[in-house]
Amino acid sequence: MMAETCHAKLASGKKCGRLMAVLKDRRTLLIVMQDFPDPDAIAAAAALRELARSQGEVTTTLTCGGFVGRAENRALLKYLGLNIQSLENTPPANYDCVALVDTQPGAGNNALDPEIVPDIVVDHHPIRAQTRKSAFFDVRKRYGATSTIFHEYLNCCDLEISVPLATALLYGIRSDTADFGREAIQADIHAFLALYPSSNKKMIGRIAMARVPRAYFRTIAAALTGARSSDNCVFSVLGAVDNPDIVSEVADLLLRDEESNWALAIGMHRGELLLSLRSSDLTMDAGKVMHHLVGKIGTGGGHVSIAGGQVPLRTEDLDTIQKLVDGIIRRFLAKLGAKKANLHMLIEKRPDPESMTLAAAVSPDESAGIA
Ligand SMILES: [Mn+2]
Repeated sequence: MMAETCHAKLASGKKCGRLMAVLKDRRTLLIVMQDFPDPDAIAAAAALRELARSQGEVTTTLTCGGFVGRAENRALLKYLGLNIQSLENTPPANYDCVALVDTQPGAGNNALDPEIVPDIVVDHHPIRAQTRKSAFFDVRKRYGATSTIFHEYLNCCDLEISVPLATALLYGIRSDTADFGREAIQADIHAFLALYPSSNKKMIGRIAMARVPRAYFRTIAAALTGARSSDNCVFSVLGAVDNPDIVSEVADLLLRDEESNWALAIGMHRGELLLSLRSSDLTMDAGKVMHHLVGKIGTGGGHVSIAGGQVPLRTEDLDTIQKLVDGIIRRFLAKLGAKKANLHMLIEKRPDPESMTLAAAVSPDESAGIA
């Protein structure tokens, strides 16, 4: 384990030197994140901004094709005092340096024109051929978070990490690895432990428990009542969503079903189907399953236990969209050996909401466990 840490430090040292060379003497830096940035992307962007600042007078703009929807992520942005611009209003041609963090050119989850070769790409998803064209790229598939890579850079440059930045990087690692419950390597744990003393614990609690609008509960309730299951699979089709982050949130929640190893959530947003896949079955790679689900009709990928995808909709006809969704569900069940004949609702529908008294809501075998 020590050897792994030392090796990572050496690798990061070399990489960091080259990154600094690319950042040197730039005046304007555009950092592009996924369309709906998660904490790992936000922390990585904040760290890259610090690294760029250490190289001279540079104005940094953080941008994405969508917006930050999830309450936790908005709370993190507020705490960091970061402003995220829309990519539409920040044409890359206006900047002398363009960077992609936590995503790659043509990955499908960012709005950077695939024809544009960014100067910098730092990510932890499987490398894409296009990425190799960039002047600087550092893609480490085994890492649980891009935040870990940036923590190593900051260390190599001997830059002091502010409390908000330490908090953001720590939160980025926590959320991408689901508190080390999914893929994480020693480097992630090492970064987490190093960041912990200088992070703001109270703020982490506040960010994680950020307050949500009422619509959030409506969506979660609908997602759960509509969820279906067969054998080791559970899935829910959310329909149109205002906030795309809810799709991955529902997938995370469904994976907690003790009878399922695979959870899929599908939502519709701005002319796209958004897919989120979670797995606790390490024998099959979720990224590869996602590839299979979207096939040639969309893009997608990810890691062993977490993957995302998007399918552009060329129609607004609901019947056609329904057929597309049915096809995805069919492929999902077939790929994982779940039988269509075994499909059932995740939650039995209660016939009468008036019967939701304590006695009626708790079935006899459940009540045994209530103290
Ligand atoms: Mn990430």
